[in-house]
Amino acid sequence: IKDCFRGRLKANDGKLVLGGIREYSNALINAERIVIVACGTSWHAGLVAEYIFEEFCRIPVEVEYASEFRYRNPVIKEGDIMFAISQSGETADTLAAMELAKSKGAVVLGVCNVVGSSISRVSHEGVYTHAGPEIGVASTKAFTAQLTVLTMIALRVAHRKGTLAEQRYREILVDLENIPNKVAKALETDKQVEKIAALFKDARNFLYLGRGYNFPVALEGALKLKEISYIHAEGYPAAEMKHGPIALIDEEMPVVFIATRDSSYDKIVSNIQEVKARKGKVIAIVSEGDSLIPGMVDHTIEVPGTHEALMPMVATIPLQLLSYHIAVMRGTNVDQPRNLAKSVTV
Ligand code: F1P
Repeated sequence: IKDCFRGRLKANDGKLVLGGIREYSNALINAERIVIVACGTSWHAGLVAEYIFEEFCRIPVEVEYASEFRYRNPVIKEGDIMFAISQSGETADTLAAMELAKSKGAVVLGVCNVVGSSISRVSHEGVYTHAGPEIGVASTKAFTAQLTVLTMIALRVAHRKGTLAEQRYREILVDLENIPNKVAKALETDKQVEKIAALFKDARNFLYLGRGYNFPVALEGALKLKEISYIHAEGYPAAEMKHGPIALIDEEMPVVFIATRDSSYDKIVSNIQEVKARKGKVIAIVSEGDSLIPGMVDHTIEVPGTHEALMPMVATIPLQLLSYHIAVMRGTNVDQPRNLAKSVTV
């Protein structure tokens, strides 16, 4: 965790690049508002960060698509902190949003993967995710790494602010240290996920539903399916289902629930019942040992339990695998999906 705040590193050309948050750590701790900008998968990581920063640090957070932020006239001022999240570090919309925020006096902190990238150079300070190169175009391990870094920053800020009780802070740190093992365990669902993929590879639509910390996971699951399998998929907050998407549900509609044990567990169980009552086919991601949901749904995939704020890092894995296997079965190019670029620089 201290690494996040260890200060700047110098790139070979002598320019300052992201090596941590030190000079601006007090500005972050005292911020009245945080604005997060990103695109695609990185935006989903930003949504998880919003929930974590608000819960633990009690700092109001807004998350905005950089591609919207840069073209409107947003209220952003001195004292605001902007986090810009990007795998490639070259996304044009994110860079433009950062420049706009800097011109208004905001402090811009970067979270990005590629050392020496444009976003790292435009940031005042920030943190590298060090996820290693993404082989394919669609972001996968970068997402997990972004979540890790943002969680570490939020925990550190909460600890310094005193908004997170010492014991809870320690407990979450222990859970965080166990995340690599839990991700490895989640990867062991591969064969089971492959079998489920074979059953749904010809579906024309998918719905992904989650609540709380698992809502951004639903968005990310749907995005991965769209990106690499070319199947239309929508991610939605499960509680919003009754405000529209419920009309779509029939026996032809696969619905993926991210329904791990957390504070909204009872509510998501009711949402599953609503979908089953309309004959939707349900695939549920559940916590290990869940004895209720498997009896209600068509397919269950178990992942190890963890603190609910950390669950996105674990629960996303089987969804990435599902998209991967469906894509392979449909014969699409998983690494180079049509129409997608690794860095969206225009
Ligand atoms: C953002 C992004 C990726 C997506 C695809 C296109 O990139 O939308 O999330 O998977 O590669 O670009 P970045 O700013 O995180 O590099």
